[in-house]
Amino acid sequence: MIVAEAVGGLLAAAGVRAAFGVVGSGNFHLTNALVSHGVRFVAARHEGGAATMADAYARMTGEVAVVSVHQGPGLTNAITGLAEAAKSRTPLVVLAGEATDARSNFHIDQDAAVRAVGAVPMRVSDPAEAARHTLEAFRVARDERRTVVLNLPLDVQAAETELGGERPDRAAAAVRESRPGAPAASAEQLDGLRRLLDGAERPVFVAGRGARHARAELVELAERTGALLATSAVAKGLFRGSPWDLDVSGGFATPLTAELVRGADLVVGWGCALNMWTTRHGSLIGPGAKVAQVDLDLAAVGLHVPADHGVVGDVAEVARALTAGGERAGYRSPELARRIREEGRWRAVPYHDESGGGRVDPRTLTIGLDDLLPAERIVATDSGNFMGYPAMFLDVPDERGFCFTQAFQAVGLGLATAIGAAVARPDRLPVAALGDGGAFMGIAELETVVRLGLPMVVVVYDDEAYGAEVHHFGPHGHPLGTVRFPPADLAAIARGYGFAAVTVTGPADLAGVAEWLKGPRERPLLVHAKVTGDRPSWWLEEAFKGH
Ligand SMILES: Cc1ncc(C[n+]2csc(CCOP(=O)(O)OP(=O)(O)O)c2C)c(N)n1
Ligand SMILES: [Mg+2]
Repeated sequence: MIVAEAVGGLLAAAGVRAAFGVVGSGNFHLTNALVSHGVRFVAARHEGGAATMADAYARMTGEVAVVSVHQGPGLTNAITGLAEAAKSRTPLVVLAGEATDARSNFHIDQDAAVRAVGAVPMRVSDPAEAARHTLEAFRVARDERRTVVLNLPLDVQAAETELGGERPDRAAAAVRESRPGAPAASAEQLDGLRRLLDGAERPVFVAGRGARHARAELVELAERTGALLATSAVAKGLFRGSPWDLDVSGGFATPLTAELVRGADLVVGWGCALNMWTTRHGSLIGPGAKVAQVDLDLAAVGLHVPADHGVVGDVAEVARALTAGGERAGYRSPELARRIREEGRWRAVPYHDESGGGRVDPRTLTIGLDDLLPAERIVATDSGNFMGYPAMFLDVPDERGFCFTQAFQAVGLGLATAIGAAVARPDRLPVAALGDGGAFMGIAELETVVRLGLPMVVVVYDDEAYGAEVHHFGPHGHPLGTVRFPPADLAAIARGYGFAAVTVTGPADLAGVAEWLKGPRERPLLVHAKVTGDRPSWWLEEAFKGH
């Protein structure tokens, strides 16, 4: 057996179930080895798509996902998606062929390239050590939540090894079974948080990515302490069904949620960075409010907003440790429950529908889709001016219903995100919400959607422009010819890929979506929505503050 085959087998034995990639000579045997050991391989049409599909899959399943790329350009094509994954601490193992001879066309300094975007370079440098190197890469990805690029020099991959036997399989199984627990929080840190909670009149919990496994514990602690429940965007949906659910805190927050978070006298971030988005550059933290954070990583405490207290530990365990104690009404009252029920969702906020002249108001479009699409859905959004509409108006069933790959704020990841999420959750209707710019940037993966037979709804908010730039620079009188585009028939383009398609120029055209939903959904649907483009999103202004 050659090393390439052994590496694939080891990763399968360690528990990998899905891999995404583009196959070239440098990762051919590696990828086939994964497949022959039962790993599902999804062939993307661009490595950027493959990286983002794997990222989304890992986020929606909690598993380590694998990316498989050719040496050199295969890896550089994946880099934007890897930057997103690394910033989001998504556990990925990227198998990258490597041309170590500097005279090769495919040679680059792969370590430097991936280190530059926050991924961790590792290497199978010796056939005799292939099992140890491979399993270490898997362990670092999983246990340290890192995006690991496992470089596989071509000569090492081709070398014969004895690794096919029982011993390496046992080693892989041992890694699979050995998940180290989180560090236990200190009694002193727990007491500090207990005192803050027991002294708070209006506590609000904001749960982030690190709290997505801890709904029950947080709901129970919030019950005892009278806290209201919000999330960051990446954990949207976590508290669905609770009468105290404020949905997302930050740029996408409803006016009521912004008011209530700002009115809190204690904000506790649970596995949540409390970054500029979640706190609107700190402005959602009221004057005099105390801030506490619970995080696996001490460095996260106080990083974005000053924190009065930090607890290092697992969110579920910390919440459980604090659940016993006196009951407090805290922020909760029947009056507030009524307001949350009546004003707690964006669709309850009145607006003037600006549809007309062959274009649909994106708010009306999204509310219409929210009414039509089944509740069991998984929503992914791209970046751009349009982005808030799906994030704000499309409801999701739980924290595995929204996949938000926006840590790098790269345009063009939305479609691949939806594909990875769809592979992770075949029980849910996948919905990709894209701008026209992001749709064209990631368009190659429309073919992947069709080939995989995914029953996906792709919604393109087409304003024939890079709306983000139009709205940012337009008011200052700058020329906009570089960021505006002529009309393009995205419905026809999608049909060419094998999609069903409807063009929406007003609310009545949504009948076409209803029709598709009633049918067998054999082909995916692209909704080409010609949206009104005169309205800048104020969440975009928030974004530009962060540049
Ligand atoms: C990869 C990448 N290139 C460029 C940008 C800068 N940028 C931010 S938003 C945007 C426009 C996106 O256009 P579209 O997808 O049509 O969304 P819209 O803003 O029009 O709603 C661009 C080019 C970026 N964030 N990422
Ligand atoms: Mg646009």
